[in-house]
Amino acid sequence: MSTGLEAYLREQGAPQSLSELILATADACVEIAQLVRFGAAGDLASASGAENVQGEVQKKLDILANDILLRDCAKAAGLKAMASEEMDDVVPVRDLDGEGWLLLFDPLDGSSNIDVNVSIGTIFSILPAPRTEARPAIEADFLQTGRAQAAAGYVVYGPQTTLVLTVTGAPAVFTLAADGSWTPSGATMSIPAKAKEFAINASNHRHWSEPMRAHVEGWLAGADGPRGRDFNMRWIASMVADVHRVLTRGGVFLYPWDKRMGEKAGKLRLLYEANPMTLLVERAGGASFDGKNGSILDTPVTGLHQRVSVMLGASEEIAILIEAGL
Ligand code: P6P
Repeated sequence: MSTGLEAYLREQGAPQSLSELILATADACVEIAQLVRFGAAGDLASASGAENVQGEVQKKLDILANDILLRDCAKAAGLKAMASEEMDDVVPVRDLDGEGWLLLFDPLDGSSNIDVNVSIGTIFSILPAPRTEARPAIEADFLQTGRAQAAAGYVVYGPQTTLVLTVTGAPAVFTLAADGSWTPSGATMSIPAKAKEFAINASNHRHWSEPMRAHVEGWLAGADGPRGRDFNMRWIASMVADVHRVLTRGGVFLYPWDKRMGEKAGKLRLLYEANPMTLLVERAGGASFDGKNGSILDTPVTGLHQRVSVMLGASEEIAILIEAGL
């Protein structure tokens, strides 16, 4: 049941098949929200004993959330295929030759926070399926830049369960009501150009590039340092929660490349973490930087589980980071 969300999608002029997929994804997240809220009582917060393609230990909730999205979203008639952080390969759903969609998701981002009761979330991205003869989707169909996204969003499972979504315009915000419907929150997401708050895992300081170390030290020096003003710091270690804060009250979120990563461009995944979050941030007036090319939405895509250096949020701060040649 998604009442306010349906009205939003109509206002956005979304194609019926795209609206149906978004509604299916949002409704799957209602079920995941229940599991997150009450699952720990049933031991779902514990490790499953398995590892995903990233080599990360999968919690039982990771696997259950993934299965719920696979089951519920497959019902959307326009869905051609899905891809998930939790699965090595793409999952063909139906062989469409006309309009169709590809859904990518991180079913439960930040799941290492489940057992310490910290907000986690589901991130999703929707790409147009290439128009081809009716055939099963392949990985190459998914290798599109972030600019190609037809829609992107996340659900943060926190004190409130909140859906943040963009189809064409600025992010729209919905709160899960007791009756299971997504109710427009009325909030407007607009990121101020100047950052007062930064989010980064400061324990990685010694691994960063020299320019990144210098930039963060400028924040820490505050009014006594080169920036001439104080900054605040937050690090929840749950991307959905940290980026939701940036969208809600401004600032920047960084997970930059560091020496431990070697040839890998970063820690976070491009297609189903960085691209959807960046589309939301840039449509809220923010900016992004992938440490090399400019906007993360223009980062060339070479693989389904490709990683990327992530800097996103307040446009003036991102411009300084780009200028610093990070
Ligand atoms: P660290 C969660 O595992 C995640 O993928 C993001 O949600 C989060 O921003 C980051 O990793 C946290 O990483 O190194 O601080 O534990």
